[in-house]
Amino acid sequence: MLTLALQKKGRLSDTSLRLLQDCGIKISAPRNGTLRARAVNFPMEVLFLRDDDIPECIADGAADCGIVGENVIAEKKKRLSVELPLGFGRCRLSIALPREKNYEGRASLSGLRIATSYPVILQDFLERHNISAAIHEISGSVEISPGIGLADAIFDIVSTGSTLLSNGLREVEQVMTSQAVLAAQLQLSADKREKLNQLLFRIKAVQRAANNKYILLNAPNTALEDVARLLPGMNSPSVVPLAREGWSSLHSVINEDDFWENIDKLKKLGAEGILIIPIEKMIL
Ligand code: PRT
Ligand code: ZN
Repeated sequence: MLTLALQKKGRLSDTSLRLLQDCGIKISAPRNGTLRARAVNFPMEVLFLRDDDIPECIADGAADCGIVGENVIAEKKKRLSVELPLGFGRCRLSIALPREKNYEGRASLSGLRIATSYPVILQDFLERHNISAAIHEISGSVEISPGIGLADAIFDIVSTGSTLLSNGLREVEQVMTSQAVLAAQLQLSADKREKLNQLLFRIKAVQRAANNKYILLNAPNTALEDVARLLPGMNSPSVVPLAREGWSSLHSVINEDDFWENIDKLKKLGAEGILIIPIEKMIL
């Protein structure tokens, strides 16, 4: 049985549970006081924790793996194996100053008091760049500290930037980027490693499906070769002749990243009746 640690309540909770659900694994959302839940359809138990406790819990063996932000892993300085980036919970950790304060590069940080909930990552950054500044550790509402005279600058998570903006702050140094990852203990037993690999296999199929769409289109036979070159699909596209003389229907897979660009090219090649259909799972 695999033990997976998830954030109990917070920004990563719902997306983590939804990801597992998309993998065909059902877990009842934690009710007040619930710490553990048994998964349905997969040999797995879930531990619901504060995100800050997840790295240690994995490192000391209370959980085998977990979903947590890279920022938390870096801050807790635990040696874990990062198995797979999950593409959600994206943010950056940045230093910000009051808008009106002058900034001429990292030297301007010397002598400042910087408030943060991430002292380890900040300390590391300051040491790497030979900056001597005072770290003021606080646990929440870091963004208000310059306004109330508690600090000269902050080091905090930024996502849209609107929190900085509404507190009169300006991002001056991006120290790291982060996203949620599936992290595991460095030494797993063969049995647990096999279960974890099964879980990773399912997550990758879901991720691939989310990044691709099924595409059906009609094209004149004369354009088929060029159309097929744009849509290599998982292997090569399926081509079915149409009742309409000289035309075929082509079925393939198209990547989300270059979707619109390729649709334009397909239309220029004479493709018609283009249908795009979401894919639920994609196994290579
Ligand atoms: O209770 P627990 O300790 O489990 O939760 P928490 O309050 O420590 O963490 P939570 O749920 O807020 O965030 C969990 C993880 O989500 C973080 O560790 C990051 O990896 C990731 N994440 C992604 C974020 C954000 N985006 C984010 N915007 N975490 C926090 N924020 C906060 C940030 O602290 C700041 O106050 O949102 C504000 C900035 O947002 P913008 O959009 O205004 O820039
Ligand atoms: Zn936390």
